[in-house]
Amino acid sequence: MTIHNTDRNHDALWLPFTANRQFRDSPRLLVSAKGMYYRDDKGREVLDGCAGLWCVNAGHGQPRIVEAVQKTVATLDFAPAFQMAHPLAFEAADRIARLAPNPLNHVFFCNSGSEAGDTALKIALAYHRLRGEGTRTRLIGRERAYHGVGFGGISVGGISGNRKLYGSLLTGVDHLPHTLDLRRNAFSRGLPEHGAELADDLERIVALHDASNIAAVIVEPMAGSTGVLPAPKGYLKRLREICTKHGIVLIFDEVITGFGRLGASFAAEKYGVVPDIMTVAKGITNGTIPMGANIVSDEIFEAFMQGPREAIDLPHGYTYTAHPVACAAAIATLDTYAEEHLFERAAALSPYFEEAAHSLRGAPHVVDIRNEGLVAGIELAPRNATTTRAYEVFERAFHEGLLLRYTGDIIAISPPLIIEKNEIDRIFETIARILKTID
Ligand code: PXG
Repeated sequence: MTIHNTDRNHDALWLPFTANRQFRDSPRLLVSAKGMYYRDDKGREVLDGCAGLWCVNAGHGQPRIVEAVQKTVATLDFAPAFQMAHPLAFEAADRIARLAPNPLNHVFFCNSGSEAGDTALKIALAYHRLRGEGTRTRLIGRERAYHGVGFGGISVGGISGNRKLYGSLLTGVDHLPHTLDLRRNAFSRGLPEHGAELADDLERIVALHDASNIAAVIVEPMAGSTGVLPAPKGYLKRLREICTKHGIVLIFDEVITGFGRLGASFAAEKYGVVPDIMTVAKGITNGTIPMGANIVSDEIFEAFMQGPREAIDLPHGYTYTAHPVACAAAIATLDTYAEEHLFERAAALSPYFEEAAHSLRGAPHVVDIRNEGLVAGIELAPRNATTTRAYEVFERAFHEGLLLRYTGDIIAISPPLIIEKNEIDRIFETIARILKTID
C-alpha cells in the first residue's frame, strides 16, 4: 500500500478567500506575466485591471526588479535579522524613510500587510507603556476596514465575515462608523463632499472610555478591499486633530494607498495629514517578493531608545524581517517608480481614468461609481443573498481577457500605473458590455 498519491491531488491546494469547490469546477490559472498582461494556462492574454492584488504598481516583469532579485538570491540568500543585519536592509530602510513624510523616519520590516498591521498595534501599545501610560490599551478601528488577517488586524478590522468564525480574542476594540454614504455622496468624483463629521465619533468613544484608556486609532486613508471608500473631504485632518488632542497614536494603513496608487507616494503626502505610524506592503516590492513595513515617527522610535543600551527595545520580529531578496526588490522597485515617474504618471492619468469610470453611470445595475487616483469602485444593486452580479462580472471579464477584483456587489479597478489610455478604455468598455448581458 502506498501512502503517496501518484496522480496530482488538486485538493492539496487550499485557496484563500475562495469558494474552493466552485473554483475547481472552472479554475482560472495564470502562468506568466509581462507589463500590463497576464497569460493564462490556455495561452490567452489577460489585461491586469487590478495590479495583481493592488500590488504590481510598476507592471509585471520589470527588468530592474527581476535582475536585483536574481542577483541577490545568488549572493546573499538569507541573513538573520535578530542582532544582525546586512547592507541592503539599511539601504531599503533609508530609501523608504526618505520617501515617507516627516517625521516618519524609522522603518521596521515584516513580510505582509497583515504583519504590518499587527506590528503597528503592538508598537502603539508598547509606546504608551514605556511612557508610563500603560492603561492605554484600547484600540479603535473602523467599520468596513481591512487590516489583514492576523488577530490584531481582524480585531480592528470591520468586516464581519472575517471576524465571526474566530472566537474570543477580538476584545478591547471599538469601531468608528464607515464613511460610505450613497444617499449624500453617490457618484462622487474623488473625495466625497459629505462626512468629515463622522470623524467626530472618536470624541464619543473618548467620552465613553476616557482618553487615558485609548492607545491607537487605525484607518485606511481610502478603504480599498471593502469596495473603494475614499475618505470624505476633511475627515482625515479631523481624525488627526482629535488624536493629537487626546494623545492617541494615529496609524494609517497605507498597504493599498502607498507607492503611487493615489498619484502620490502616500495618501499622507497627498492629503497633507501625517500619522504617527504608517503600515505598508504590496507596492513596496511591486508585489515581487513578500514584504511589509511600519514607518514610525521620531517620537515613537525615541521612546523605545530610552532604556538600558543592552536591553532589547522591541521584543518583536520575524525570521524573514528584512529578507535580503525582499530588500533588493524594494530598492529596485523604488528606483523603477522614480525613473519611470510612475507616481506622477498616475496623477496625470487619473482625470482620464475618472472620466472613463464615470462613463458607466446609467449602465444597468450601477448604483454608485467612486474613484480616487488610479482606483475605481463600481457598486451594483444587490440581486439576492447568494449570488452577486459583481462576481458574475468578474468571472465573465476573465473569460474576455480582463482581470478585475470584486467584493460583495462592488467591482474594484486598480491597474498598474503604467496603463495606457486605450487599456483604460478597454477595461470600462468591457464592464459596460458585460453589465448589459447580466440580469
Ligand atoms: N491592509 C490593507 C489596507 C490591505 O488592503 C492588508 C492590510 C493585508 O495585507 P496582506 O499582505 O497580509 O494580505 C491588505 C490586503 C482584495 C484584496 O481583493 C485586498 C487585500 C488582500 C487580498 C485581496 O481587495 N489587501
